Amino acid sequence: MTEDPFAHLHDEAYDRAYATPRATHADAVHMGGRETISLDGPWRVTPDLFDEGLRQRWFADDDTPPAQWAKPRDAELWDADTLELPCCWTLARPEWRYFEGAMWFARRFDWDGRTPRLALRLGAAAYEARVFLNGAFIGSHRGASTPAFFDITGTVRPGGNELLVQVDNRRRPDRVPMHHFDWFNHGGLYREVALVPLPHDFIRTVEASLAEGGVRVAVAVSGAGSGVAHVALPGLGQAEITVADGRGEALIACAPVLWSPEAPRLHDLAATFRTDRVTDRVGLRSIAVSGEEILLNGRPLMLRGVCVHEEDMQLGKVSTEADVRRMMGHAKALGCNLLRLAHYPHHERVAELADELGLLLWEEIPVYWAIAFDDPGTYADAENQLLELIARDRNRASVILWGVGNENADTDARHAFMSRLAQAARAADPSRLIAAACLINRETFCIEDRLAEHLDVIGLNEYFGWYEPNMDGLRRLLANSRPGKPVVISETGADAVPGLHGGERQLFTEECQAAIYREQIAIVAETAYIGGFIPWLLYDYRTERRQTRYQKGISRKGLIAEDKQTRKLAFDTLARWYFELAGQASDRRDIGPP
Ligand code: GCB
Repeated sequence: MTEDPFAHLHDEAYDRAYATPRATHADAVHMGGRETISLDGPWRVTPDLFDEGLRQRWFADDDTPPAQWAKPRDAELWDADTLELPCCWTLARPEWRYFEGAMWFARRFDWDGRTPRLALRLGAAAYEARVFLNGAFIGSHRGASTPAFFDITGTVRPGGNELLVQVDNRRRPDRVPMHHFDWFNHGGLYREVALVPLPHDFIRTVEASLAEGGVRVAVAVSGAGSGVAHVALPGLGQAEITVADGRGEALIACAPVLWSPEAPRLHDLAATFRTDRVTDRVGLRSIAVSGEEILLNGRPLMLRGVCVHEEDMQLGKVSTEADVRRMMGHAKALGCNLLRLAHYPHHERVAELADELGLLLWEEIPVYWAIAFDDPGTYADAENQLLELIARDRNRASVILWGVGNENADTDARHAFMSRLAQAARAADPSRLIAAACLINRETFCIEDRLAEHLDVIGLNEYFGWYEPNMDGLRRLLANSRPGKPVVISETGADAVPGLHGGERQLFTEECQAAIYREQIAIVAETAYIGGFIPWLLYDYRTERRQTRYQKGISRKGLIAEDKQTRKLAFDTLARWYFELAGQASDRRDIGPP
């Protein structure tokens, strides 16, 4: 029997073979102090709207020159045009701006066999990635904003290797987020790609957190390894940790200088296990809730925040150190002590710099609007994104809140999904607070959400003055509600076109935006149970849902324009209040170190 050369045209189960193994949080490797081999720079790229690459198995093609082909082909992955990674293809070429499909990235690398194991780390692939090495399928990964680790030890060969990554950014109802969201759907390998040489036995995670009597240190190693790990915090002490079944922990008795936004003190950490050695820089602090107050290092804390998207007119979702530093400079100029990194995990450098520069963070996963709450696959994806984020950032003192959802309608399926997610966050990391942007009961006009019992902090997204023009609504809502937990205004705001001036009730003017901020502040400042104000948002940003003459694809709710320079009037309105609050630091709003 001869093989049917057209069979692939009729095979709609073509992608089944490329789902598993799937990289998850369990594959994460602690990165601090490790040598890595960068695979950034030029990669060959081929767009593939119809998934021909999987249907026709492009990844199995060799690189015979076209003049010697025995059969025609539909792609030349190894001779395609190049893009410099990290990159969003959506900004690389005008004709790819709205491309939603698969893109094949191809790159060769040499391996000198210097270590017994080798992992591949994709900093972020939006949304699903499938990795092929030397013609063999290695594994897939889901989630646009968390790192993926693949063990390629068994497939990599000494000398030259051919690596292909197929990245699929289609919006789909079962993804997290699903197909409807209020930001731009970039596609790309938009964070660093690297090889991570590893010894045979290696440290997967090392944690340090403030505990009764000192610092709790914990390690997890590859496999079910056992033996002794050593963790040192120079100046504070060290511990020998007995590792059994891959894990172990110990207490280093000490009284560390605590981390706070005003005095962001970091301590060096080094951990060893057999021949493996990793490092980190960790801040030590406590975060807790007491009644309706949030306590940092035991003292009441008012969150003076602002939301921010990971988006740039030139770079899209690619983060540079300069861009992150500028963003933090603006947050400090506004008088902020917190950033809400909306609505998905941002680059890990953001939390590292927040640790260094003294900013608190609310980090979250994109359980946004109408997720497929009754789909177990969607839950697994959401939980994995959450656990990958926790694995990546759990040593960052700046991160005080894990956000598990944003504005999700109150159904039983949503309740089951999100309470399970909140419990998963708490089980993985009992040292931080759990939050979500919750609901308003429109009948009783109260802040009321069944999910709140699983949260430490209730987020309230409200747009009184804007989508709900009557500001009295906010007064009524806050007066009616008895939350019994801290509530933070996790979003509020209004659009303003930079440079458009007019009356305070003329929508889209800077005056209107500033007036709405003024009224919001006056009301919120009088409400004792409000533990924070985190308006929407620092910069104008790209989103296709907004198409009036004022927007043309850009949300204008920024306090600063999309050029990341031009401040609107409301910037000063908010800054005045935040600096006043910080000035009251000696009484109930104290946020200083103990
Ligand atoms: C919201 C969403 C945020 C939107 C914002 C807006 O409530 O959480 O992602 O972009 O409103 O601009 O309406």
